[in-house]
Amino acid sequence: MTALTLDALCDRLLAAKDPLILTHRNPDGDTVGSAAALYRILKRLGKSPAVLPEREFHARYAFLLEGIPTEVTEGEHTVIAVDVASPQQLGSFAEQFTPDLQIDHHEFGTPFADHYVVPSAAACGEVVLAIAKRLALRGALSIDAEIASPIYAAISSDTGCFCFSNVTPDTHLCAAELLSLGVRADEINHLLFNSKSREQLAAEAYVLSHISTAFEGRVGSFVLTLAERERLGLPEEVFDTAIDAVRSLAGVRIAVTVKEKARGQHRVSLRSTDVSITPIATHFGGGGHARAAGCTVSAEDASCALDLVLDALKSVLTD
Ligand SMILES: [Mn+2]
Repeated sequence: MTALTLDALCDRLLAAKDPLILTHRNPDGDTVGSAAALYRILKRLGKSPAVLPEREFHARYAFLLEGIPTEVTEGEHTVIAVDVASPQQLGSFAEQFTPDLQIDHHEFGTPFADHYVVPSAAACGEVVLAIAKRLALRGALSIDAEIASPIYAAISSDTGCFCFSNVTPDTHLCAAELLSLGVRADEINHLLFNSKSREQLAAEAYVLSHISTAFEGRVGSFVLTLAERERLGLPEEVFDTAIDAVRSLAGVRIAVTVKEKARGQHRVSLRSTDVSITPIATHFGGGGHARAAGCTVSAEDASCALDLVLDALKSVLTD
């Protein structure tokens, strides 16, 4: 497993055979947008790529994969993982594939293939833009709105529409460049953030009325058991935005959501406005970024899982 330079990665992409592009589990807009953009890039290079979204793929991101093959194709595959930091994040793909290349932006992770990782990038989309630009510089392709649009979606998605603390001057420069290529930012952002199903709105209404706080309101939390979700009759994916609802409560510096996945297993998402919550996620075997991280916690029930997380949070809540 080697750390690749941008040119070495481009060489590998130019030599790739029937590329299969893998997303991380519970795919978000960054992994799907980056995968879609890489598909378009590889297609321009004369390849026959396919994107394999992990099985927990959500309908919200389906527009990014319109017209893109999502089945394993025949042939000798070069397997490329995008926005995946560690083998665990490959989810159901981990046993099925051995990735050849890993393109990512996570600061903390376990490399599992020859990799090109840019931790300063707010989104994997920024990394894919750098790849596209280098290939363009080398005369291998020209970047147009078809390539630029999923890259923009990836960046906008991972930055909460350019609202999160991971946004840098470079992020805006990337966005400006993409817009100048004809990206319809208004349409993409509407689909990503402002167009919601009735089920989505019902879930958000439920979350808003079930936020708890701890540590004098500095930590906000939301807990969802499987039984409660069944009672509500709502699919899992519509609770993806729960963490955003929790962090919208004034005074909350750390937002936590705990969702029961299976008996004794709870998926925990963490967001922070200032302190790094990476140590908490890694403590429970997870990962992510300083201000957005996640892990799976084993505990008897969801409220016990929350208690374990709150206990661990004591160490990062300094004042
Ligand atoms: Mn990402």
